[in-house]
This record gives sequence, C-alpha cells and structure tokens, in this order.
Amino acid sequence: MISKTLISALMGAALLSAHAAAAEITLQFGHPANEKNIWHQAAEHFKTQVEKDSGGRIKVQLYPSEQLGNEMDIINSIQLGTADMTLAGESLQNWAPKAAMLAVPYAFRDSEHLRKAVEGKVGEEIKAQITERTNLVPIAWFERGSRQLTTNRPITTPEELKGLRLRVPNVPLFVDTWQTMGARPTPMALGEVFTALQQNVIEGQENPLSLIESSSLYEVQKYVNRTDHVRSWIYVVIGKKQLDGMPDDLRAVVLNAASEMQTFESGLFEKDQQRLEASLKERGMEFIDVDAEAFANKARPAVLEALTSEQRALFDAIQNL
Ligand code: 2Q2
Repeated sequence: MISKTLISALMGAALLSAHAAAAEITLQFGHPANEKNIWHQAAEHFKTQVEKDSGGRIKVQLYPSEQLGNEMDIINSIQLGTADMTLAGESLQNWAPKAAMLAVPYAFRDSEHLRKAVEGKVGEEIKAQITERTNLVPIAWFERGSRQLTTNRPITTPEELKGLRLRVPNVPLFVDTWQTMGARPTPMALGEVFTALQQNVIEGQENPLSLIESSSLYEVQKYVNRTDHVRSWIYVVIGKKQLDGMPDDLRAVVLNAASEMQTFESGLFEKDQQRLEASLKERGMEFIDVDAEAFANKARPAVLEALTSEQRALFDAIQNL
C-alpha cells in the first residue's frame, strides 16, 4: 500500500520536472536592431538571467531585425497579448504625447543632462503617461548616440535641405520639425528604409550611427552629415497585463534582470560609440562637417512651434536641469 505522503511527494516531483520542461511563462521580445547590435547583446543578457533566476519557469524568445514586426506592429501586438516586450521610444508619442521628449531635437546638452532628465521627475512623468496610455511598462532605458542625417549628396547648411525627400520614424514631432526646416519628411518603419533608399523613393534618413550600421544603410547612403540633431534615449517595455499577471517572485526576477540588462548595456555603449564611426568609414561612408549652429538656430523655433503645451512644460523643465 503506497502512503499518501509518498504519492504527494511523487506528484510534487512530477510537477517540478514538468515546470522545468515547459516554462510557465514565455516572453516574446522583438526589436529593430540586428544580432550584432548592443541592444541585442543586452536582450541576450536579459534572456540568460531571467531563464536562470526563474529556474526555467520563464522562457524568453528573442526576435531581432523586426522579425516580430516593425515598432508600431509590435506595440500593437503587446497590447493584444500576442507579443510581450520590445524597445520603444519617441514613437510612443502617438499614444502618449509626453514620450516625444525622448527625442526632442537640440533639447539635451550632453549625456549627463540627458541622464538627469531620464532618472528624475521628467522621466517619471513620461513613464507614467506611457503606461497609462499604452499599457506598456518601461523597465529599462538605454542612452542613444546622436541622430545624424545621411544622404547621397553632402548637406552642410539647412538651406540645402530644401525639398530633400527624407524618411523619419513614425514621430509627428520629427515630421513637423523637418518640414519647417524645408525637407520633405515621410514617416516609414525602419525595416522599409533600406529598400526605399535603394529605389530612390527617399534620398535620406536620420538615425544614430548604431542603427545606420545595424540596418546596413552604408550600402545605400554615401554621406553622414554630422547634424547631431537629436540626443535621445529608448525604453525596454513590457506589456502591463503580462507583468501584472506574473506571480510576485517571477515579476521580481524580470525587473531585476531588466535593471542588470540596463547596467550591462550602458557598459557597452561608450566603447560602441567610439567603434561606429571607423566601422562606417571602412564601409565607404564619408563624414561631412555641417554648420551645426545654423541647423540648431533653424530647428529650435520649429521644435518649439511643434510642441504641445504639456510637451513644452517638460521641455522647459529639461532646460532648467
Ligand atoms: O529611426 C528609427 O526607426 C529609430 O531610430 C527610431 O528612433 C526609434 O525606433 C523610435 O521610433 C523609437 O520609438
């Protein structure tokens, strides 16, 4: 006669091994960068730590290079529950206007100024509105290199922007600002930019060097014009339903791994920034010095005109940091 205690012990062991085999939770994490990019290395660091610290109860599946869809599609998928995590920034302004502050042209003096905003009251206010309006929870942030304008003809002054067919991300503030600067901006998903440039549907785009490399734009763009027009950051976001639905111990594992991922990525960032210019020159790109003062003087009024009152209040708070 097998005792009841032995039966429950056997059941417990079976249950544990079942957990180990089939994870309780699977997190699908998609992002726009390729597998060599430090964003993907950071995501791999997160995956390893979450799977280890949860004893296999959480499995993380990574989808680089927009394999899970472009930024707007993934945001919608996370809201529907068919995806769980992504990297998102200023495009969130389509739901949460305060998210525009992640990438306001000429708003931040330097990295230190940006960090003060992100980790202070300004950042808290932005994160709160993102969660309230999108049901996404920012759980880590990465500083980004400055955005540079790439083209197939050198651009050194704002006057030379006239009529330039330029791709921008789905960011209304960018559309307004570049339009006022004289260019003809078209919002487009990052994954479509390479082909659009190849087919001359657009003549230029603007991005940090990291995504210029990651999207192989050096194959279809000749010049990096050092406009340095946006210093920004990006969030790692997870669906609020997904995060709230976890047992407390697993939610703690995810949040802790996110904070470790942020530290890990920021340790790679500086070195990566130093590497990128040489890497793009090796691939044939030419760096052009521009009249940065002229660009800033032309862009600033355009930016201020485009900001809503709630965005302007945050912009002013940032200037006073
Ligand atoms: O050009 C791009 O698509 C990216 O550099 C965007 O800045 C980024 O993906 C934003 O859309 C983030 O919300």
